[in-house]
Amino acid sequence: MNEIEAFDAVRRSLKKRRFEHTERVVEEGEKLANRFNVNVEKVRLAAILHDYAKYRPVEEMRNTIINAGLEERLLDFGDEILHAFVGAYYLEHELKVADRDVLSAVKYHTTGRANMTGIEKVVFLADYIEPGRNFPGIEEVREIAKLDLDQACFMALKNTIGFLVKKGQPVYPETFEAYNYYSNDLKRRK
Ligand code: DGI
Ligand code: FE
Ligand code: FE
Repeated sequence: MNEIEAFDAVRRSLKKRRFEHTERVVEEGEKLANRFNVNVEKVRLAAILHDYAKYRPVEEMRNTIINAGLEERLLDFGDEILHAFVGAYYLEHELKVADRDVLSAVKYHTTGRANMTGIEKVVFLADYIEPGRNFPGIEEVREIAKLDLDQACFMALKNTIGFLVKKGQPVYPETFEAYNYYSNDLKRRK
C-alpha cells in the first residue's frame, strides 16, 4: 500500500472534516518523526490510515470484534476506542496492509499502551496535538512536544484519563498501563 492508495481509501471512507483532520495528523506526524528520528514513511502511512474505520457503524465494529476473535473486553470501554482496534484489523484484511509497525500505530492511536514504539508514540501524539485540536491543556503538550516525545505522550494520556474520569466514563486498561509506564519511566530518567 503506497500513500496514494492510502489517501484514496480514506478519502472514500471519511467525511470531509475527518479527512482534513487526517491531513493535519500526517503533517504533524511528519514533523514529530523528523524531530525524534522516527521512520517518516511509516508514520505518514499510519497517519493517513489511522481513522480508516471512524465511520463504520458501531454494531458492525462490535460484530467484527466478536467474529474475528479480537479481545472481547474492548466492548466494555465505550464505542470511541473501537475504530482504532477494528481499524487496524480492517486495514490488514480489507486493504491488505502488511506492515506490522503501521498496523500497531493505528491500533494504539486512541488508547496508547505501555512502552510504545517510536511510530506508535508519534501517531498517538500527532492525533492529539494536530493544529485543529482544542483540548484543555493542549498548548502545554504542544510546547513539550518540541522537546520530549515521552513526556508529551504522558501529558496527553494524563489529560485524556482526566477527561474520561471527569465524565465518569470507563478507561481502557491499556491507557492506565501506558500512563503508569510513562509516569515511572520519566521519574527514572530524572
Ligand atoms: O478519532 P479521533 O477523534 O481523531 O481521536 P481518538 O482516536 O483519540 O479518539 C478520541 C476519543 O476516544 C475521545 O472521545 C476520548 C476517547 N478515548 C481515548 N482513550 C480512551 C478513550 N475512551 C475510553 N473509554 N478509554 C480510553 O482509554
Ligand atoms: Fe481516532
Ligand atoms: Fe484521529
